[in-house]
Amino acid sequence: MWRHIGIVTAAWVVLTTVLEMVVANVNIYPVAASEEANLIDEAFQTLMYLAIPVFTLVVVIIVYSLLRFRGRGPADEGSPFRRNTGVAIAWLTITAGLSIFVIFNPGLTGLKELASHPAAQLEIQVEAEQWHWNVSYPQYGVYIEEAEEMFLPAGQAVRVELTSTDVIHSFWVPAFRLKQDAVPGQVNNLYFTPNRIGNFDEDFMYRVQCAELCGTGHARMRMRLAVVEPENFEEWIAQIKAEQ
Ligand SMILES: [Cu+2]
Repeated sequence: MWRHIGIVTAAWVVLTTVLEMVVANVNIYPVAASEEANLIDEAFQTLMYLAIPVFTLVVVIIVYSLLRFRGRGPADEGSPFRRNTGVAIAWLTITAGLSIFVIFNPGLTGLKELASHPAAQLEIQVEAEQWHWNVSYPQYGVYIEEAEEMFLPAGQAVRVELTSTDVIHSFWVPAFRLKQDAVPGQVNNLYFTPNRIGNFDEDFMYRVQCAELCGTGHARMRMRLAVVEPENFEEWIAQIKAEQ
C-alpha cells in the first residue's frame, strides 16, 4: 500500500512541478490591451495555479490505477474496490475549501476591483443592430452608422453606453477581456481603459465582436479596433467630421 502511495505522490509532485513551471513561464494569453485585461489574466493565472495540483492528482491516480490494478486476463476482474471514508472526507474538504477560496479570491475581490472604475473621460454610445454597430462619440458630435472601425485613445477611461434596436447582441473585445450584452430597451454600461497601442491589422484580438447569437449575420458582426495615441485619435475624429 505505502509503495503505491509513494509512487503516486512522486509522480504527482513531478507532474505538478512541471505544469506549474510551464504556466508560470509560458505566456498563454492573447494580447492584453486594457487595464481590466490584466486583472482578468491575473485571476485566470491564480485559478490555473490552484487547479493544476487537483488536475494532476486525479490524472496520476487514474493512470496509475489503470496500469497497476487492471485485470491480467479475460477472466480476471482486477483488484476489488474498497471504500475509504478518510480519503473521501479529505478529498471533499480540500476541494470544497479550494472552491470557497476562489469564490472570494479572485472571484469577489476581482469583481470589486473591476467595479471601481475611474470617471470616464470618453463617452461612446454603441447601438447594436442586425448585423452591425452604430457608434457615436457625443462629446465630439460624431455619429457613425454601420461603423467598420472604432478608434480609442490609449490611457483614457472610457464608458460605453450600450443598447440594441432589435435582438440581444453582445459587445466583446477579446484584447480587453470584456463582454457586455446589448439589450433592446435597456442601456448597459461598460467601462475600460485601453493601455496598449495596437490595431486589428496587427492583431485580430483588437476587434469588437458580437458574442451573442443574433441571426444569420452574427459571425460577420464585428468592427476593427484601433488603440492609438490621443493626438492620433483627435486626428481620426477630425477626419470623420470632415467627411460628414
Ligand atoms: Cu450576434
